[in-house]
Amino acid sequence: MADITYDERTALIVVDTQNDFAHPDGNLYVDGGEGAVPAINAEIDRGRQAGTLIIYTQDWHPESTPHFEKDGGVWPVHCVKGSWGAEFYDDLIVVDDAPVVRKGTEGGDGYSGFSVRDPESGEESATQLDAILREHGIERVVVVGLAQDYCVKETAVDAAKKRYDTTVMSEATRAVNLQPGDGEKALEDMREAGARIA
Ligand code: VGL
Ligand code: ZN
Repeated sequence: MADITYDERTALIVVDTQNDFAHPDGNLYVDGGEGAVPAINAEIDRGRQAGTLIIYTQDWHPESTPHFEKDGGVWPVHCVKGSWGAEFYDDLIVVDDAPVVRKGTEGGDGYSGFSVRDPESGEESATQLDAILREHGIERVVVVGLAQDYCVKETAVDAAKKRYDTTVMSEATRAVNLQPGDGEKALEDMREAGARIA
């Protein structure tokens, strides 16, 4: 898996590696999520040494949002802004001054780090992610984090569609698998969109 060359034209996107997904006590614990963290940290370390831009995303919800089951959506309450569950997982290396892109802030739905969807109008709007990548002249992105079948998948698919050379490190992600096989299907979807699975 050490076949990524990190450099100044590459960005490492660390998706939603937060307590609610990565910690066994988290509200939307992704089975084995904490097991992805050593591999995520290894990429962060390698990227950091090479001067790669490291960007973190955070799922960041209000207390009520149509994203939550209690409000008509599908998910248990998770990553409520300011809560323990929304914090980065303890063992995650968080690089000082690295950009953090928060999504879902205004109750927006959707999974990609690049966009949020207004739950009422369905309208999509961009997050800061693409602007940050452009500002740094990024051509290649490496995607790691949680969850493989939701935010990692959508982020990697969007990155590939936007013509970034996109690689997902499969060791550094884990799937929710609401339905058995969702993780595998996500890998296929990402490949189909043009992303490489390493
Ligand atoms: C995610 C489900 C709900 C994710 C976020 O980060 O993959 N999954 N909200
Ligand atoms: Zn969420």
